[in-house]
Amino acid sequence: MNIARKGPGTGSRSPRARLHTTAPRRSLNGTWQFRIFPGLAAAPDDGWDGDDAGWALGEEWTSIPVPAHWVLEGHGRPAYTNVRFPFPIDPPNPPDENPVGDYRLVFDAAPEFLEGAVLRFDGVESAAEVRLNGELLGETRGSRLTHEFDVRGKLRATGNVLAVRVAQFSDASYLEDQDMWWLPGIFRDVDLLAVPDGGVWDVFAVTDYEATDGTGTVDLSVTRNGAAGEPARFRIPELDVDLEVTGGGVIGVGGVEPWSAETPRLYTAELVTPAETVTLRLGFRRIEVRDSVLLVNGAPIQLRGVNRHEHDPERGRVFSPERLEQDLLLMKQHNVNAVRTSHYPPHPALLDRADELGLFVVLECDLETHGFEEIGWRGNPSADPQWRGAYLDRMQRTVHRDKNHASIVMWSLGNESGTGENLEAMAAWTRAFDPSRLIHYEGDWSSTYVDVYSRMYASFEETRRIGEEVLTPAPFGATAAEMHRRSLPFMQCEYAHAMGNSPGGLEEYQELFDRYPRLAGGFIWEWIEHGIATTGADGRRGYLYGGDFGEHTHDGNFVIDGLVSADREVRPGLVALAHWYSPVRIEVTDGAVVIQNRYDHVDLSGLRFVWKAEADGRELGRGELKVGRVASWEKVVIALPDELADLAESPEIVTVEAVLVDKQLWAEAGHVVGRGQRAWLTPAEPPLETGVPPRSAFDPVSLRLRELGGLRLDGPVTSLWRVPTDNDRRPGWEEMDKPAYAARWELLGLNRLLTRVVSATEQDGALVVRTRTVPPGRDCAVDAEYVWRQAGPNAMTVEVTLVPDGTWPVEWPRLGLDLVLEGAPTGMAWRGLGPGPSYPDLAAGPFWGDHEASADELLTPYVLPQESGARAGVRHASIGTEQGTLVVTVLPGGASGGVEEVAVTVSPYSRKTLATTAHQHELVADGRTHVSIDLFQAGVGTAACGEGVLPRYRLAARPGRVTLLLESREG
Ligand code: IPT
Repeated sequence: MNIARKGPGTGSRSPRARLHTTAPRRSLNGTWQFRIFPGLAAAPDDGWDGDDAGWALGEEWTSIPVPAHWVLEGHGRPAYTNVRFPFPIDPPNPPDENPVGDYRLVFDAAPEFLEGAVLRFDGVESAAEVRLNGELLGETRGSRLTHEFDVRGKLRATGNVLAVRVAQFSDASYLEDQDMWWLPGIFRDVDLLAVPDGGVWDVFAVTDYEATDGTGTVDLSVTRNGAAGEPARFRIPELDVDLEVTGGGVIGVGGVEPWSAETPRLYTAELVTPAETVTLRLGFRRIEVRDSVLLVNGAPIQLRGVNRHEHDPERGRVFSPERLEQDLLLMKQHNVNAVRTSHYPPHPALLDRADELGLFVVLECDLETHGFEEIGWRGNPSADPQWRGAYLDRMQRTVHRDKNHASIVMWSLGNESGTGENLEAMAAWTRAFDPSRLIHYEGDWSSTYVDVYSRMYASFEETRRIGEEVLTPAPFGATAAEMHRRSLPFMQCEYAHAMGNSPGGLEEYQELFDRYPRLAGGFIWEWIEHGIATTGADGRRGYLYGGDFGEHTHDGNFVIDGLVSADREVRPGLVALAHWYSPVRIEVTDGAVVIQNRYDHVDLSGLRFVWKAEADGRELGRGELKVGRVASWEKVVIALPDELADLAESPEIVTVEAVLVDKQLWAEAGHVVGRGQRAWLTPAEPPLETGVPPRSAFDPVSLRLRELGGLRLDGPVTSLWRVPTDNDRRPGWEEMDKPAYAARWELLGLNRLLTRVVSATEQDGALVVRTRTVPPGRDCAVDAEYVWRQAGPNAMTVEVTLVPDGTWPVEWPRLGLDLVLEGAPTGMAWRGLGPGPSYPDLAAGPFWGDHEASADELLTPYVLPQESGARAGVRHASIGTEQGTLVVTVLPGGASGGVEEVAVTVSPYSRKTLATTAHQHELVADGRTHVSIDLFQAGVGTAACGEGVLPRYRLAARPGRVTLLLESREG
């Protein structure tokens, strides 16, 4: 086995389409014999791969499931790196420490396979040598690509010996440096497929749709097996197409309903031969670029996309139909309309489902040479002619397998592979073979051989400039390459990095995509967190990341950056995304509702618009708005209905929801696709009777409240720090020269603030406590004044004024008050934004109302513990603990200019615990309830990969005032 050469695999048949056919198929998935060696030199040539089905297996043999990654089946360990290769850059040589697995299966073959068959491998990482009955069939390269070996004349009825030697690393590893776990093994299906004479070897059905007259065509190419004999029949029963085809040709099918992500209309077609019948699901659509705008079926489209890797917390990249279904339904339910299959072809089932459900797909080749960036791209295979064959082979396998899917709108050459002529050659081949789709590659910003200008994590400002530059004529003297790029639409193949408490800035990006026709939207990085499941000491389910398996070179938790957890729990970022990606924008104004249709291809007749009026937590009425026909991207203004004006009580909240009229494949009727709201919340009534509270309720030294109506607590105290989020831990791309905020806060001592009591006096019927809060060794301060009044046996009001003093060298994450209650939290009920958390730049999705959450729901279980869970816009909150309930009400700020809403965070863990624990499942609660009441919060940004918090969401030192009514209640 030669795993150090710059070429493609050997011995396989040329790639072809995945066909749904009546020809027999036999899955060879199951339990195989297995043994493993630490390197190729240690793997013996002892006859294991010969012709003898009865060969005596030595004791090193065990068994393994196929498909699986051996490192997740107890043999070795997974390893994670992002950009860096975990081995020396010495192409095409893999390292000597290179686990090699021998797989062996003895199987019988039914008669239908003996005349002609192929053996198909859908995924082996990273290189395999395949032998059948002692005969070498060939080698595979391209871990996520299909390889088919001809076994005609090589099979026998019983006792076939299939022997596959797999090397974890090979020359191919230099081309497969995606940001993900290194997971070796036969991890996708192995099948034996009958290839009957006269049957169908390959079909390419290129569909087209002419929007001006609503007609479609199919350009068909058919390749038959062996001597074709009788011509095949091609039928599309619904369109009355029934004709004889030999090689193929263009077939006009007359009027058709077009396919798009919003209208995933498919027509079933059949290709019938005496030997087998192949079924195709055809969608008629046209993808084109006109004047730097991306069009589908003649209409501009906006890609509301996500990047999807394949991942299962137990099985890695092994396909699971349940996970796929979960993913695609969740995407559709959250208004996602596009998927980039980062950074390799997915299991083919994804494409069938994307066709049916309606998702635009950017299908990416299995290619990434990112590690060469670390050495200035020296020796990058993309620019080395000796690798050309390997590159072309990868692209051809990618395109052929999935070429018949309506959902695929772009072929992507790969990811982060620098520049070079091999990429250009891939593009040239693809363009010649399939001019019906666009070609995408981000890594070469000159964009000379692609059809879309694509970038990742382009800043707001740059995105704006790219949108704007084509609105004016090209500068004098622009080169041909520049002119070409100006003619292209722009997309962000990755943006808004969803790592931890993130992504901030969705609204701002969306606003740009809406404003400039050239901007065709983009794909969030990324869909799934690649956590590997584990069980904590106390039986809690948890997830592991890079470094947790003892890797010498790793990139920590950078592999945990998804909109959904590895178990597909929805993260708050996805809730916000659903709002910004919604196909309908609803704005409730004082007398009207403004509705914008943001579908690219359909009107709003698929939606009902339901209004609801509430006051003081009670529903006052509900009804339906009459919205006439609203064409794509049109806006209408609809007067509020009379019933609403006639309500006995004036509403505090009016909500309008757009819900599905009919059940769809991906959601029930009534599913909410968009929501708009207006709130006119009435301020709480301040208590009438007040007096000086007894000193005994307060700690004698700190003057913090220790007791309220029997409830034991400690606080409030001025607080500025938050547990660093993943974004806080890295500098934003616009300030790479500075340390990350987390480091700056820690250097300053924001996490170690000390508070001194300046004075405590009785004044005007109140206890007035003045404090000064300062980081150790510094002199910048926040001076606080707490004016305490007793407001009943179990109630006090406190008017808090916070004023910064001196020079604060860094912006704050928050300005607020911390208090700790005895007893673990049991949950919270509040009036404000909810039910989920929100931060200033990660909002919307949460809406005004009366909400409730259990203690568990109050924090987001990010794999790396970090700040989470703030409920914003809070007017009133009942914070439950095992000991009793603390009710917090924000009293009107009045002339003093105080805030009228706060953000409340409730946690069973102190910030110190959260900041010093590496995994969610290792957190140990201290039996108390940690509460933060924030006057202001900074945004979260997306600095983990991209721009930091926008200036308007940063929190420079500033004063703040709030008046709170604190009450204790039993239970
Ligand atoms: C970009 C990669 O394309 C993607 O695979 C992932 O690593 C992402 O970053 C970060 O999570 S590359 C980066 C250098 C912008």
